[in-house]
Amino acid sequence: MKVRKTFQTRFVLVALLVAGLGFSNAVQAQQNWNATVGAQSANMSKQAVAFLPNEIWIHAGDSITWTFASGDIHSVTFLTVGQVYPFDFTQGCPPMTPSGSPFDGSSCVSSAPLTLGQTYQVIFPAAGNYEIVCLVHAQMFGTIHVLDPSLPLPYDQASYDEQAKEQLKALLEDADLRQHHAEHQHSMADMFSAKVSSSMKSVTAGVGEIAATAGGQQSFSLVRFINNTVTIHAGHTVEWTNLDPEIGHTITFGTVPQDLIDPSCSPNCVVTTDPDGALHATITSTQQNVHSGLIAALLEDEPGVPQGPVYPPTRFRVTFTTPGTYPYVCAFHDNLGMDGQVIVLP
Ligand SMILES: [Cu+2]
Repeated sequence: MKVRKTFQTRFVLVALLVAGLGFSNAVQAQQNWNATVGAQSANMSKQAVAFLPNEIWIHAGDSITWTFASGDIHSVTFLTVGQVYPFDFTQGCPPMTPSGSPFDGSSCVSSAPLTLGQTYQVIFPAAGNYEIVCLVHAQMFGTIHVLDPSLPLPYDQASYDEQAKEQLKALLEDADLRQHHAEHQHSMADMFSAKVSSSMKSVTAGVGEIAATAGGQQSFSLVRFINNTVTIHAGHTVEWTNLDPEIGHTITFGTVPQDLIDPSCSPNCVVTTDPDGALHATITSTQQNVHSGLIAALLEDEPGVPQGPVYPPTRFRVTFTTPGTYPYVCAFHDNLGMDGQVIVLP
């Protein structure tokens, strides 16, 4: 009995020792990497819609913690192969999975839409190449290469920090060029607006550009109404166009409605469709609530996906009949300071 107990004790001790060694080995192999989601200028007008960096090599068992760095929302999402990219980003994959969830390709993992200062961690237990997507921005994606722990990794954390900085710098420099072009030449809105009427002013509702790396795509967005105060005479029309391939906006006068995607107009007014497909409202009073719904650059075609109708609406026109000052916002990006006004003279 005594002998047996001793044996048991020794066995337990050895087992604990082995487990302990195994555990400490595992801890050494499991590294956490850091990356960033989104970035912005101080006044939030310029948004980097990007995973920074957007391509990372790690070992199986490692984790990555993403820190969100913009007022605009994004998600960190890993869909399974064959899964359809969902329309409703508020539901996660669906569903949302807690930070620290493992992803090995067998079931999806997704954060909620997150914003400035929040973090989300994913653990990668199995080797494989995985695409990271943002459910809010379809043109924002990258690649995580998970290698067997016996293989060397091409970069260390300091290299990724440097790559993230360089990618961000490139995006923001492009944004600077576009902003300079738009604000100092006032040519953008005129160049891209449809002069369907001689008495029409044009406003650019957002500008953006997509860039690519080998691992995915990212973009910058200038989240502003450029030339955001326009002055017209009663009876004239203002046209808004969106020159951002990534981000949709709205033009919203008065109360922001529940449904941000579809146009609405109340009381005593309607949003109609012009022959060229542009949405058109007539505002007769500063008390009217007029909402364009989603206005975006036309969506790209995708191989294997059937041709759809021309969608979404790319232009919004408002004819103002009554003198006054008409402030408006983008219902999606009011929090980033995206607003404007139309001053209507007699
Ligand atoms: Cu907007």
